[in-house]
Amino acid sequence: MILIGLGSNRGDSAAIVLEAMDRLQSFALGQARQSSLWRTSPVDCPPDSEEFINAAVAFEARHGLTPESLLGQLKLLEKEYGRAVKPERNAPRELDLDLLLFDDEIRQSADFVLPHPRAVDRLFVLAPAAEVLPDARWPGTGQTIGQLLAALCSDERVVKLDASNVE
Ligand code: PH2
Ligand code: MG
Ligand code: MG
Repeated sequence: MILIGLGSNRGDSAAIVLEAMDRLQSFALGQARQSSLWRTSPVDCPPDSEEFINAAVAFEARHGLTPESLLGQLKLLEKEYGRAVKPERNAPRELDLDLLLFDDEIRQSADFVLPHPRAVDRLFVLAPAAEVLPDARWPGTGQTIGQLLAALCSDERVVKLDASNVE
């Protein structure tokens, strides 16, 4: 399974993330699973950053897809939604697409680390990920995403959005 984390805190974030989740279907074999939208407090961001909309999508890779080819396509999608190329660290962005898991593939180069190294410490990643892939074991931890979420101690604020609070 492939797991992708989506985030946006600039522009019409809910609309951007919903549309981007649909766009990811083109990489999937069969139906991709989409999480709810979550409104989350910014983590390690510049002062006065807006809250984020986060989500996650899980799917089986289409034949021939590799971590490298998918990463390249995700970068193109980010650009298409207006994301600037090298602004300050964690600056507001229209769309961030993080490749969190790609089957049991491991990468350890300067610009590509897989599984995503910080994902398991972050509630804004694990909360939506646990909706779409609760029973997948996170490589190197021996624990499922659901277990990692249950064990995580965090002061992040995350709120699952539904028809009553999506605005
Ligand atoms: N992404 C970051 C840094 N901080 N905080 C939240 N709440 N959501 C994010 O998607 C996020 C973040 C780096 O990509
Ligand atoms: Mg990110
Ligand atoms: Mg990213």
